[in-house]
Amino acid sequence: MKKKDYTPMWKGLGIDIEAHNGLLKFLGKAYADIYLSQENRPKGMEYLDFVITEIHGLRIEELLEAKKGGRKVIGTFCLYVPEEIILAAGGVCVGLCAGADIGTSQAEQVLPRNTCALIKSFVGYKLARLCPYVEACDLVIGETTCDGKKKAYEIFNDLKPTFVMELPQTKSTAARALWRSEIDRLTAKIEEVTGKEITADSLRGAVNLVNAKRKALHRLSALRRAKPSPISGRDALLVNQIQFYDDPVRFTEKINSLCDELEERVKGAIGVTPADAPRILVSGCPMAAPNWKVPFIIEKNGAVIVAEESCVGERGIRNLVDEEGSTREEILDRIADRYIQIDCACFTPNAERLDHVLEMARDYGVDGVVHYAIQFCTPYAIEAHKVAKALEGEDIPLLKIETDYSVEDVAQLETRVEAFLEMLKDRRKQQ
Ligand code: BJ8
Repeated sequence: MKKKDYTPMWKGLGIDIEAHNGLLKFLGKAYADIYLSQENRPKGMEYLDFVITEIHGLRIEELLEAKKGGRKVIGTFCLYVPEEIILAAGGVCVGLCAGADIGTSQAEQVLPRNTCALIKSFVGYKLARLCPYVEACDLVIGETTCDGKKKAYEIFNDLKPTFVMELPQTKSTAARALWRSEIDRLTAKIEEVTGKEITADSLRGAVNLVNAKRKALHRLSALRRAKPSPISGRDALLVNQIQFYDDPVRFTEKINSLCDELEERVKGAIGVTPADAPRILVSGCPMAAPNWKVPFIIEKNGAVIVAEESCVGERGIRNLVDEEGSTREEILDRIADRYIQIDCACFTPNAERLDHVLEMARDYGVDGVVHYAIQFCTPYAIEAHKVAKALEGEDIPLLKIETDYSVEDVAQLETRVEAFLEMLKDRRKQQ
């Protein structure tokens, strides 16, 4: 079937067509090398392949249709922004965190070079006019997490209207009260932008919908505990990345069907690697699409990633919103409670994250942990020390990686990963 030409739509959004064509070509090649080259993939991944091929096409068309129908498109960069509040006002929520070395030279004209790649990427995408999602947004929501992000939002606001939520950095009673008031401020802003009142009923519907999405992702995580794992870490990461873009109802349905298939695989002990492949937990910074570099290196060398302690992974889906609230205030209370439990390294102290890393290492039966920090990400790079100490206490091997989105260090990373995996295999033999 001939692929639809979306050029007029992209032009309408102000996209730089020539540079964008180059980007799509590059992504298509990377996807083929990293994803389509895998053997014995679950059939259900075909849907995800389709989403990726249409990520700047059909999904953008859907967003523009929604806008024509009077809905607003709201972009977010962080897990702390409650999707439920956007959905309750009939909005469409899209994740804008970016994972490619794109527009870096433009970004470095307004940001210091030693800014983390994730921040440079989202600013770069906007300055280079390469992201139809940002262009389709009516409003972007930022948050005061790390210093880099909160200062970058001041610049981003000049390019796109950006509303910044104040996120406390501790979990004290006073911090919880501040956070609860920020939830109210966001609710009022979303009502203003969408022109829709957020009611107890609309909130309840949104809570159920997002909880259903998270439950489907919980199913996927649980299936990865099997030995051998029925799905590769790359594919599971892709599922977690696409949850931020896709229509939540359709996505939930597709992921549940994928899980049905994976259940059969688990029953038949069908895996994507031999049963004795080293099992890896990746912990640290989020890997926004199309940041697939480190997982590819790990799995290409014979290991399988069985879990991610990451925002694009278990940190992002761990908790559900309590569905018991009946009034609007009660439901907003429960939303505030759910979101402030997230254990981002921007919080201090952040002991919960250490507990979660250890719990996941045990639950998923991992042989080792790869700690992934994006270069210049101070919160995660510093917290890596505590993670290392906690793992050492349990005799779980750790490899610390700090990298950006470029391909310059691939050979060096491969050497380190290979040596780490060899060490894990030797340990197994000795056990
Ligand atoms: S909840 S991890 S999505 S803030 S990598 S920009 S922290 S310097 S992405 Fe994050 Fe929300 Fe936390 Fe998750 Fe800063 Fe670090 Fe860059 Fe980061």
